[in-house]
Formats: sequence, C-alpha cells, structure tokens
Amino acid sequence: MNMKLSFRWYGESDPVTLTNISQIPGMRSIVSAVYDVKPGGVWGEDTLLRMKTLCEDHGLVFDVVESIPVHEDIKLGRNNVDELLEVYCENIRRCAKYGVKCVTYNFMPVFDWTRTQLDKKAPDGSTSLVMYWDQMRGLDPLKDDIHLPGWDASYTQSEVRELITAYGELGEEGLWKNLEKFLKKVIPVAEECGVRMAIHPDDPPYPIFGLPRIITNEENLDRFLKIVDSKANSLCLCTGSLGCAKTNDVVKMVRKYAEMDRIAFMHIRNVKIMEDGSFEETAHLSSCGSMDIYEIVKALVENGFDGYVRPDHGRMIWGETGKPGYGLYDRALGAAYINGLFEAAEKELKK
Ligand SMILES: [Mn+2]
Repeated sequence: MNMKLSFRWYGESDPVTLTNISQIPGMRSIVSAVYDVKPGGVWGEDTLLRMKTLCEDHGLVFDVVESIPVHEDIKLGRNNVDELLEVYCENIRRCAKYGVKCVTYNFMPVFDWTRTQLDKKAPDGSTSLVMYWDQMRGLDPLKDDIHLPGWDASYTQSEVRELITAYGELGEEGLWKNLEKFLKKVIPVAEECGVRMAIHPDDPPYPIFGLPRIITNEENLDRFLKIVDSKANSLCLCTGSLGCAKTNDVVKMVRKYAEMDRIAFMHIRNVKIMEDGSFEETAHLSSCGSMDIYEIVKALVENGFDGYVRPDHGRMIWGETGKPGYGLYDRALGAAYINGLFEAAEKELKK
C-alpha cells in the first residue's frame, strides 16, 4: 500500500503501549508530540531522540508530529509574535532533525475541539464523544462559568473570557491575517527541512460562542492553500471534523485535494449528524455514521495518495478506560477497517 498507516500515541504515560500499537497489522508510523513543554517553548532534543529510539525499538517510525501547538499570541497577533514564530520554526527544525516528515497543527482560537460529553453511552454499552446543541444553547461564556470537557484547564474562567473577547474583536479577517503571517514565516522553514505542515480543520467547523473559525469548508481551504502555494503547506484532512457540518461534501473535498497533492495527513473517522446539527462520534464503519468511508478511501487511492493515514477517535469498548477517543481497541478496529478498504480500493483500481 502507498499510504502510511499511523497511530496517535501520547508518550510513555499513555496506557496504550508501543507494543500494543506495533501488533496492529500494517502499522507503520507513530504520531506524537513533546508533551512536557508549554506552547511557546522549545522542544527538548533529548525527548525527541528518546521518542525516535523507543519507536525504532518497536519496529515503528516516529515521523509525524501532532501537534506543535500554535501559541494564542500568534493567533491573536500580539506583540511578541515574532519571537514566538522563531521558536515555532526552531521546533520544526528539531523535529526534522529526528526524522519527522509531517507536522500537524490547528489555528483554532482557544479550544482544540468542542464536545458536550465524552462518555455518552450507546445502546450497545460503548461510549463516545458527542456534541449536543441542547446542552450548548443558552451557555454564555462571558457570563456563565462554563466547564465543557476538553476546555483547557490551564485557563481560569476570567482568562477564557479575556481570550473570547479578544478573538471576537479580531474576527475572521483578523485571524486570516495572522494565519498568513504564520504561514509566510513557517512554510519556507518547513520546505527547507523537508517537512510538510498539515493544518487540522476546525472542530466543529462553525463558530461557537462567537469565536471566529476559518478552516471550515471548501472555499476556505482553497483560500488557505493559495496563501502559500507549496506542498509544505498542506492539509490534515479530518473527515470527522469537516464531516460534522452537513454542508461539507467530504468525499468531494478529499478527491479534490488529493488530486492537487495537498493532503499530507488523513484523519479517518465517522460521525453521525443529527437532525438539529448535533453529532455523535461512532465506529469507523460507513454504516455506523454519516460518512461514506469507502468513497473517501477510493478518492485517495485513485489519486495516488501516499501520505499518512490514522484512525481518528474511537469509542471506548470492551471495558477499556483511558483518554476519551484514544483507547486501543476501537482505534485498532478502525485501523483494520482502513487497511481493508485500501486493499479493496487498490485491487479495484488495478482491474
Ligand atoms: Mn482529527
């Protein structure tokens, strides 16, 4: 297979071990990051070297980073931005030095993702992450104390309010401007060291609490890719993030950007969109959600996709506990399913 199958690993404290991961058929790459340095700090070379060595000891390659977080002051364009961009570039160089070929990041204000519950029980007893509008409506982060799961616990409520107000004033065009500055500085460095930067779409891809969102749909992805027209400026196309907006035709987007060779990394997972736009994360199988995963894989194969693929969030099944969305079992089932779809699509194409 041309695609490189990968798995996210949260480092040595992750209850999912490298041995577990290496036993998944077809597994090649580890997707990880340096977790003991805050955004804006320089990553330790000793940590990167240790990750590289540990992965190699298990027959795996540490060549995808998810993610190097973008400091809020870069996204907000505050006055220390030049210094922070220098640090960001240095981290790309250091990752490249230890074999990293792809770096994922996002440009979402404040929160990496929004869900209302992380352990919603399905009739079969499995649990998954969900976002229900009836649990979101009526919440006002500028007035209420909000404790949605995944909201960075390192912020106090007043810091969150300050950030939300600042982003509200910045607006979408302001955020685009700051993203442009980021790309023009970072992409040439990535090009130089053979790294493809892969932006993760906003999750979900529409505004929440008035926070601007820009990596959301085809029109905006086109705009993003044109800012720096380089393979080093590519997408991490997350089917579950783009796919929870009914208006996004994910198969069409995958086909288009794979044909342009601007997808460096695929996050494959399924979501079930409800009547009111709420969504539930489901098993990877097409019939379990709203995505046609086979059509997505076919679009990749038919365009010669040779980038990284990973099963994204899984449910918690078989009594497993751990980081919501990042257990071993359901993601391993997802990987097996993805392998099957690629094998089928590749054989189909050769006929
Ligand atoms: Mn994703």
